[in-house]
Amino acid sequence: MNILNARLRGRSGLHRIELDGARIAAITAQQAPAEACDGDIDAASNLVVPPFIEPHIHLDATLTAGEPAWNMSGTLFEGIERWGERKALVTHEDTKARAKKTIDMLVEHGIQHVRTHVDVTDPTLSALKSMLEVREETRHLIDLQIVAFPQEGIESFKDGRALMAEAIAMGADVVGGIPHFENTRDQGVSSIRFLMDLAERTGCLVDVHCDETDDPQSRFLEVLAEEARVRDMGQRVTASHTTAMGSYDNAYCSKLFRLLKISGINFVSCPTESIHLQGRFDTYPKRRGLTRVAEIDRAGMNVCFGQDSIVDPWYPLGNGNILRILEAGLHICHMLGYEDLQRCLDLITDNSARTLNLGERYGLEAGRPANLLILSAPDDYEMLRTQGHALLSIRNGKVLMRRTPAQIERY
Ligand code: 17E
Ligand code: FE2
Repeated sequence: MNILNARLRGRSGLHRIELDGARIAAITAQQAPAEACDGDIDAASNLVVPPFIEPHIHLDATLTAGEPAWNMSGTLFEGIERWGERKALVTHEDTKARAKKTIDMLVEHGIQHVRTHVDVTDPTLSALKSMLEVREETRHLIDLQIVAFPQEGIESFKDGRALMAEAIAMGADVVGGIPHFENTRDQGVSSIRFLMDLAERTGCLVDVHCDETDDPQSRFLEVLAEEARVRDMGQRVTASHTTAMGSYDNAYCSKLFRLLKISGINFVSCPTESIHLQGRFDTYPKRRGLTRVAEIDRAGMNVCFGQDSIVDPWYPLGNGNILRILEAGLHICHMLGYEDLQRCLDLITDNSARTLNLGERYGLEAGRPANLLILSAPDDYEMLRTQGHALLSIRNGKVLMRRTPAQIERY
């Protein structure tokens, strides 16, 4: 199969992408627009990109908002409380059905790589068992990374350390954490040492919910970055949320950035989630409650955007469309400048691939998997401005999803 008349990011002109089964065979520049023959797909001068990535979501909690009660305050902490009530009701099939329904939504928006946090503060590890099955049963749709996520703490939850170790032994891919939720500062610090030891010992990646609060005293990011630096694990480590960084004073943050840079860790921001959950203890002026996305990017560090929630105790909206998150995030983070607009899709493609350590499993290059999207616009800026969509999603050389744009009739 060939894809003709494709525009590619960072290259001028039109291109032909030759697929050989599940691999990309070759990418060649076209001298002129080409006619599609039998079996070819015409990209019609639209952008072709590797699949969108969802680097941070909680698939075990999606589609549970209001069950049994709604989050009335809109705070992270009430969300955790409401989830605790819903968690008591989960069954194996309930978790699997909701996760699969959500994965379908992600697939419909061109996502083929997903990192999900799964709550392991449950003595039965029920959600984890469900998600390990979902990971296998949805391989034809997505590549799924499972984070062992201690929602109620590692040190503050009964047998928290043992549950984390067991989750990794059962097959979770990534070690998680939540230091700002631990009962004391000391526990937050020791939880990070524990989870970094666990990851180093097992060869797992790390993704920590870190400083998801407006409290400027929440400073676990420096601990995580230093642990990553001394162990030389930075590329394998991600700090999610880091919203307290939006409240740090500049003097501290400028010192912090030096450490973050040499540590080489990755960052995920979930802008719709954070604009909703943070700032809740302010009147006016009211903080945005996001990490310093533009500044992290400008400093040459790796940052990407995630959805975090779809209709759960923390956030009542969401439909799987990561482009909606990109648009919101660029607004909230003051990233609608010319340079940002030219390369904004980095935040949901290449940067996310680096966070997930996808390496040569991702990207439009000969020899790599034949996973790609045809978009509805010719470049990043137009995709954003027109609120474009992924029109076609190809995985392992086969069409996975085709979207027909809305037809408008004018009289
Ligand atoms: N759990 C948490 O600690 N933070 C979040 N943003 C979500 C779940 C969605
Ligand atoms: Fe999260």
